[in-house]
Amino acid sequence: MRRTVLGLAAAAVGAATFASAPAHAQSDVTITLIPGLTTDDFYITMNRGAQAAAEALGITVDFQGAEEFEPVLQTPVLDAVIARGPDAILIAPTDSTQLIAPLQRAVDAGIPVITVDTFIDDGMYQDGVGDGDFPIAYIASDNVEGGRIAARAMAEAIDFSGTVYVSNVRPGISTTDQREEGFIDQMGQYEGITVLDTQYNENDASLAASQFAAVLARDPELAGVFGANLFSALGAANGVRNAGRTGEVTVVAFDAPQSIVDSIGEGLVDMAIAQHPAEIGYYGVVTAYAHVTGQSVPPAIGTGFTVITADNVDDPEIEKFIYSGSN
Ligand code: T6T
Repeated sequence: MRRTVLGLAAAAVGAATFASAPAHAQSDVTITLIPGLTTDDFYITMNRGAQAAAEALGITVDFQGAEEFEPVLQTPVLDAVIARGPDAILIAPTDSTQLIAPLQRAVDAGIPVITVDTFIDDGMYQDGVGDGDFPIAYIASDNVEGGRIAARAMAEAIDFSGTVYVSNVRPGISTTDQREEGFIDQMGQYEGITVLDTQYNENDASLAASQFAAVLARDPELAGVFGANLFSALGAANGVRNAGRTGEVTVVAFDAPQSIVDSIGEGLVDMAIAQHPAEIGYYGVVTAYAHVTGQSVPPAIGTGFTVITADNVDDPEIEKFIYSGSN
């Protein structure tokens, strides 16, 4: 196991040196990927991408996490990983402030940290600003833009008029906060649309479904709901189905597990915004490997989206963007 921590000046000098040196594979590198939770098709798919990169590089990547998206459950997993001392940690921090101190412990132990999917602090790393500036890189979707894509699709589907709300997890998660921010900001452009208060479901699809029933009871003309992550979207869609309002209330889903994609065929969900979790995992591992073996790396890498609607759901090209729960 070799750990290389380069200062900025050293990295700059190193870049020139490495450019002319032949590439040498280094196979004794171990990286741990800590997801937001282990039982989520999004992170299972991310791990598949991470394993593909590990195989290509001939290194080892292990997947260690908690069963729920909770900082109090993720922190002990992280501490146990730090104690084992991998060459690098890839992590989706479950809270943008509560994970700063635990991740500082990794850096203090000499283990470089890269965040995937979610970020800590302001998400701009290595710019000299903030307590959580130390991760080497952030690899993720553009979540503000994802929220805007959802709002534009919803606005069009409801003919730019009516009442909608966001079903979300809880404040403090960078990804879902940014999706909500992008959605609400974009909806501000449409005078005829009112966005009600966000309903927070703690990543519990059943709670999201009962919240839908309660919102509908208060506002029977409800036009749409944006499910800001996989569990929020599943719950919102189930709520619409249970209320017998399929096709009448527009559902826009962030994330694309098989069940959501099937709901598009059924006419229950209008659009799924598929992130590319395998791409996040793949480039996360490649970035960690590059850093550990002495290359300089970009502080941020943006990954793509694929928007799935009734128009393309049967296209064979879409298949690879559907999240899969099997490894
Ligand atoms: O939407 C993803 C992920 O991007 C987010 O940070 C947390 O929720 C998911 O894992 C979906 O459940």
